[in-house]
Amino acid sequence: MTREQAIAESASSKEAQERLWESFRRWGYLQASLDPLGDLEPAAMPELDGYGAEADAARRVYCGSIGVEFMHIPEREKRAWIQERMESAAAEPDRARILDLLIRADIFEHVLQTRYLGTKRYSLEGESALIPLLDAILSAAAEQGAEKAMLAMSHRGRLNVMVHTVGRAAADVFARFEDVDPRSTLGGGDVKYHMGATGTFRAPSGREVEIHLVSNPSHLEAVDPVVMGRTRAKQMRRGENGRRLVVPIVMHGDAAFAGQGICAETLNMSGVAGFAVGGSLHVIVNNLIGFTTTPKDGGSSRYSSDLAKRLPVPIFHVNAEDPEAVVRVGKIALDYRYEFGTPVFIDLVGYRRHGHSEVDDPTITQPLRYRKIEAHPELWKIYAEKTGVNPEPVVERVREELDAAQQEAQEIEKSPAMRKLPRYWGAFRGGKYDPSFEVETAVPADQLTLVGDALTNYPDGFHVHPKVQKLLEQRQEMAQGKRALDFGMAEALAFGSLLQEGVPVRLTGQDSRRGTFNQRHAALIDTETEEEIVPMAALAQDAAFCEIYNSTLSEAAVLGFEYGFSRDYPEALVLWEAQFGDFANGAQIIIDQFIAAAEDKWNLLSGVVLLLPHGYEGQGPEHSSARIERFLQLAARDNIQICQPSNAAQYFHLLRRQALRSWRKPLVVFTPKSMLRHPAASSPLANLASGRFQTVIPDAGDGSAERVLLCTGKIGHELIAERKRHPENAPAIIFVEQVYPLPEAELTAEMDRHTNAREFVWVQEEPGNMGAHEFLVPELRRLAHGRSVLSVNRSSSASPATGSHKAHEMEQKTLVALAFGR
Ligand SMILES: Cc1ncc(C[n+]2csc(CCOP(=O)(O)OP(=O)(O)O)c2C)c(N)n1
Repeated sequence: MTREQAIAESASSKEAQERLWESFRRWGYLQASLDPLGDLEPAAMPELDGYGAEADAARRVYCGSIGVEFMHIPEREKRAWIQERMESAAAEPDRARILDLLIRADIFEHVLQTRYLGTKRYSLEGESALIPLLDAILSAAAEQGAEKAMLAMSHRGRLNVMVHTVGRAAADVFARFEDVDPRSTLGGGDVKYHMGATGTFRAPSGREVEIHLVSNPSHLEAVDPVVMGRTRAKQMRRGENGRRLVVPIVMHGDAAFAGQGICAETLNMSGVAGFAVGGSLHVIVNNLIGFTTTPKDGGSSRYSSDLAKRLPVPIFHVNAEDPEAVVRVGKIALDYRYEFGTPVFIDLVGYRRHGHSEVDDPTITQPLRYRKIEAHPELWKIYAEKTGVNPEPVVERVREELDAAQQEAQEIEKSPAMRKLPRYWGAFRGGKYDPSFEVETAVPADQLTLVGDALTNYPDGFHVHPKVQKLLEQRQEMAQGKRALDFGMAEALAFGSLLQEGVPVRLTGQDSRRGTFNQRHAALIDTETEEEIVPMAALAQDAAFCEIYNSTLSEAAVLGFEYGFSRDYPEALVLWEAQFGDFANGAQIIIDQFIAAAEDKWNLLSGVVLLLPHGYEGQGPEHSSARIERFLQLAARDNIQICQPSNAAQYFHLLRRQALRSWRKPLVVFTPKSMLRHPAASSPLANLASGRFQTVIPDAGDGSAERVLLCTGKIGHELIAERKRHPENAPAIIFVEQVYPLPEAELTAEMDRHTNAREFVWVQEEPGNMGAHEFLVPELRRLAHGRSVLSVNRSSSASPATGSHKAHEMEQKTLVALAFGR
């Protein structure tokens, strides 16, 4: 062979080697050895076939206990980073620590099983490697300088994580099993495996990371956006370095991650300006089963994690029975998050030792797999044998500790507190409403004028769209008291004045920067450069900030995020806006499980605001109703507030009231559409400079009317217009601006003022099976002291509104006529 030939051959063999390695980097994860029980077989991959010994090294790296998907990431630098970490030797693991954690994880479950036979605990056994995995992730986070980790997870292994990761005392968990204090939760509370917990994680280096395990409902994955919102709020509290200091770690079930759409919605927000958290860690606790459903029925692709490939982020699959590979992956994943600030996925493939819960027999549906599982030794035994360490001394010590903890639990009398609320909640309260909570919400007119100036101000040379320019000029006149204020300006003045008082404001929703109805224009956009400015932001004083962002086209995840944000920024006004109120039901789980019930279940408060455009205007079944009836059904014990301000000043006071009172309750606002600019709903500046939010707007008359109409929202203005057209025998018209908590004193006073009233009539645009009718009419009857209470509404209907504009108008005419008793 000539020298040239030799060089050419070596070059081509180098090329061949490189091609071989590329194939394994790209496809190796499909043949990795991931399943401890061997049911997940290697996929047929022609690209990896036909190699001999020359592929051994690549196969060892990419088809062993770790399979990594990263070649879909377009940035070469990220791929090179992963390649480098995968292809270099693993650091020496702390074997004693791993074994200790594995023993603790399994023995904890044993003790629960023996002591509390027949009670559900959702054992972690078969996935015990989660505990050393979290240990590795948090230890690495501590080294990166993290101060706080926000953890979210569902039922599986939660109690184990509470003790071994969050650092709660085992005795406290046992006390929950003892159910020591049932009276404290009569009619409320939650099961033990949904409870939140806080604690401190100690890394081997001695560094500490504060842990928040977020309370979560049974509804799988609903907590995902909540933990992201909480994380962002905590990061913002820490300023510029926030993203390094606070890291979110989310655990998923394999069936849930593959099946629940909210996972996709949450991932889609990860790189969006208003929602980014600098990367989240995701662990799929993949036991290859969901209740009784196997992966082939649980999804349409090989890995439960496949959804994550919608993002250019790495996915590490790892065999849960190779704990050294597991901790290695944990550290790589965490470091990647800190290096590149994107989400990272770990798919921890193990099994589930028992049934879905411990009272469920899995041998009925998976007889063969469970025969295998029964014969399969526990991981700590396998690992002890592999490392040649005698586990018995540790096993004995852990048993003794848990026995003592169990003894201790029996003596506990009061349900132990599993968490400590952050200091910033100290100034706020929940519970029942009390009028003493009310505060001044008016702002002096000259101050409003100044705020208005700032809102309409932009730098020289900035090119404003002529239509927006006109609007700004009108707004300036409004702020100077020369023109009545519309809702858009009232909202801007509420936000602007709060910012000036040091109250942060955050509003997100689809197209919320402009506003669905062209009513907001929070951001000005240069017509020449598309540069954006938010004039309002300049008003922020002290630690206030102004975040007004367009959201992704999601309801569940975005509302979940804002709910989460409100949980860690109680002093901010946090608002989510639906494009039309009708779409809010896409977020029904967040509304039912968190917004309405969190105080009752977990004693956790939120002041989040939902802005829901509502009103019957002939726009069809899905652009008419924000479904007040749904919110009313959720209302009890003053858990939420449901309001429909009928004019601009009312909206102004309502928003400011929400931010300035110390009472923190979610606020559902039914906001206008056509009424946004309607003269009847506009207000003079003086009404912002004085007064408060009126829960009931009394009739303007002398109280002599024989017929008294009660209503909320737009229909009231239509009734007033009709009364102007036919002033003879005119009824009184009362606006119920706060439907819940029902303002009984104000309503009673106004109803009683009408001493001649022969009948009170509740008038609503919604069909009889919707609207406030079913909730309010019985209440009105109670307050009417024997006088007659009637109701006028559209006929009951399966959908909220007609699709025909003309039909709508006919219906509306009839409705008004009926209200007037014609
Ligand atoms: C949204 C939702 N749908 C259905 C259920 C009922 N459910 C509870 S656990 C479970 C199976 C979950 O499987 P997986 O996500 O793999 O987690 P694992 O229990 O196996 O750890 C189901 C269907 C639920 N809790 N939430």
